[in-house]
Amino acid sequence: MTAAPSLVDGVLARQRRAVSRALTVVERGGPEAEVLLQALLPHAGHAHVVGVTGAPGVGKSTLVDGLALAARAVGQTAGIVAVDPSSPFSGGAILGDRIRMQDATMDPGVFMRSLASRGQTGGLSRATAASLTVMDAAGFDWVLIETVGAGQSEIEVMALAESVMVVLAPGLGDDIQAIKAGILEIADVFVVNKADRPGADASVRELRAMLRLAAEAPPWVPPILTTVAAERRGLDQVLAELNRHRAFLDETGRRADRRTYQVETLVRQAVWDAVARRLAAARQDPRWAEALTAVAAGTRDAGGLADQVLRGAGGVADGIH
Ligand SMILES: Nc1nc2c(ncn2[C@@H]2O[C@H](COP(=O)(O)OP(=O)(O)OP(=O)(O)O)[C@@H](O)[C@H]2O)c(=O)[nH]1
Ligand SMILES: [Mg+2]
Repeated sequence: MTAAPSLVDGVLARQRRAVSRALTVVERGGPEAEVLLQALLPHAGHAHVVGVTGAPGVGKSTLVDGLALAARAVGQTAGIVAVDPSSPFSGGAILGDRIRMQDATMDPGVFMRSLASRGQTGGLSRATAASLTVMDAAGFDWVLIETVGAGQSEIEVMALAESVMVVLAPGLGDDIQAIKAGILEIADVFVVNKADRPGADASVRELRAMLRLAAEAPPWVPPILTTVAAERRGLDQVLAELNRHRAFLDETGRRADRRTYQVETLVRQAVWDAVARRLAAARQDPRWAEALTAVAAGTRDAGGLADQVLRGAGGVADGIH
């Protein structure tokens, strides 16, 4: 099977409908997704993939929108993947509204996609890796991934990004303590948003103290920036620090490592998908129950049956190999 050439060409030409359709295909997974990704992968690897995470309501969506617009202002393009937004696109205070308002005449340099975590059983990071591959192949200069919270799946999703930005806001109680250690460890850039609110300086001081306590002089010291995303203040500095981080990744060879990890995520999931398909096919075999009975009775070896399922061909009847 080969991917529909028109779909691949459409993505490469960054046609909105093709990108949208390709995202639907790869999110669904399965053989069609695999061939499409295979066709797109050689064209990916140029985008700067940025993960944006932080507690609910700190202003991640507003910030991501603002960064996309700041990128547009310097002639760059941005694709946005919002992973399981608690409030679907409500957040996008700037861009979200704009997109809703000007659907038809939308800026082709920005593309936004929401990725629900439900239905992505064990595959949220695959779906994210696949989505960012499509956007990367489509030639967006930036791919911004927004996730809420600090659970294991968010940490996995963030591992797909080249630069991880952790967003905080003053006045959210023990915000800093509330950030799980795992997220702090993967942060490349800290942003204290809502700097128009009291307490922003204290948050910066607290963060700085915490970073000082952490590891001995790491090769990259995460900068702490302040923004007022709602007024689009401080966003150029954020882009500048992200660019500086990318240069650091390039210089130290770490960018290649991150890309290998992205690709590994896709391959790993393709393996699980293939296994799941073969198991499903075996269970459809009329002799499946019989085969299980034989295993239970000890006349057949469970591992042998499993091997037969994995090989995929020949059904599950004993003696067929
Ligand atoms: N005062 C102030 N409010 C802001 C700022 N940035 C965002 N907000 C507001 O904070 C609220 C939450 O913003 P969002 O961008 O939706 O935050 P979020 O982190 O994406 O929220 P979730 O996706 O629901 O976790 C909105 O009402 C924004 O308008 C800011 O810099 N200052
Ligand atoms: Mg949001």
